[in-house]
Amino acid sequence: MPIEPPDGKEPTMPASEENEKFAFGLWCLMNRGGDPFGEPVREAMSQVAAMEGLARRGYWGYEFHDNDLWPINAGPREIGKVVATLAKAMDRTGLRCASGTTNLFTHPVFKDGAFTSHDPKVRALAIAKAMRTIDAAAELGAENFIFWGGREGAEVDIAKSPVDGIRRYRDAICFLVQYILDNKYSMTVTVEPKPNEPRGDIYLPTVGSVLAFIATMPAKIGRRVGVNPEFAHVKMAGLNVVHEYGQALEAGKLFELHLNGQNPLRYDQDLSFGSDNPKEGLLLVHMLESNGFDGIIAFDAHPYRVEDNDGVWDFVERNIRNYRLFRDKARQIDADPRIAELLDQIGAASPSLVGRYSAAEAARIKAMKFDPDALATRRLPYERLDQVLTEILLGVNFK
Ligand code: GCO
Ligand code: MN
Repeated sequence: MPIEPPDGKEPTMPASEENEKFAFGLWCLMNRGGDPFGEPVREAMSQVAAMEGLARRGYWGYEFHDNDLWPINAGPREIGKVVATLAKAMDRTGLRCASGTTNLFTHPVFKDGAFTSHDPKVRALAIAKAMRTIDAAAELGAENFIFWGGREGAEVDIAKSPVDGIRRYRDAICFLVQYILDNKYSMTVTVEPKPNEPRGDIYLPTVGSVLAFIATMPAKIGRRVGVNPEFAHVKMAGLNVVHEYGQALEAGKLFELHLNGQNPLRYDQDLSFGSDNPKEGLLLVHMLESNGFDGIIAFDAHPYRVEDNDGVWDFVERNIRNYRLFRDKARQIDADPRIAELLDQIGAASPSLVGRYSAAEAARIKAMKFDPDALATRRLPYERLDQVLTEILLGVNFK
């Protein structure tokens, strides 16, 4: 049931916009609330019910793991049947396939890694499994394919050198991207960083590591590969979400992103987007919107374990709702004359004094006269700026 505003009149939900591409992982809705300490608490939900519910709530797309849809030992006929069922549901609902991904972490065969396992047979199996999922994703029109290496890592580093691990990881991704190119599939590929869980330490823990990893691929392949940052994963590492997503965006590698919520330095909580630290959520949305991000915005969160199957829909609604609310607030920030004046005072958009490098330009800069003491006296009213932002967020009219 939609959350009604208190007086039942004023719409509190900012409207949808034409180019927005909100998606949800089917696994997020279908998960029944089991955790390492407790059994499932909710009834099973079918993929089609999840898709219909998402479409009704204004979502543009869905994401899937192969094994959210078919078991690990499914043959081509079984996979074909599921793909046909999904395609029908997509036709009926208008929901699109945002991205697909291969589950390379649940089955015991992947207990010591998939692409980075010591066992060449396990590595080959992982590649074969990924190719089958890529084919299905292409048939469903997926715009992106995600690689999240949950088991690609180690607890005992003497057992496996990260030098071998990373090399095998790159060999696998390059092989699979080449497969995508050869088959003329149009999907992009993203690697999703995470510092730990389920492995003690996972390879490629941050946005920076994925960007550096991509830079070591042959150019033709690397061009197809981007990064898929996740809010919770950044917070688990105790890092700054705005900086992490920002670096990916600046590098032209933010092809899609996962949003959720997380208290720092804890186990992977996968809370709803906006449920933890609204200021951080707002600043992230402000950064994405003001840089014209128009890729897939997918939520990879889980309902609180106390919720029943109706509560799953409250959960689904609040994620898209919070993004739109933050987008609205982000625009209020940009339209606010106090913010504009303070940013001006700070000199946030001052043009550079240093031109393109040449020997002459280097000499000119070297010869410039500076007065560091005078430059250091510039007033930077960050306290006031941050307070105005806080009060816009809280909906207070600051005088
Ligand atoms: C996690 C990850 C996964 C991935 C998913 C799609 O559980 O920490 O976020 O949910 O995003 O496997 O690649
Ligand atoms: Mn994710």
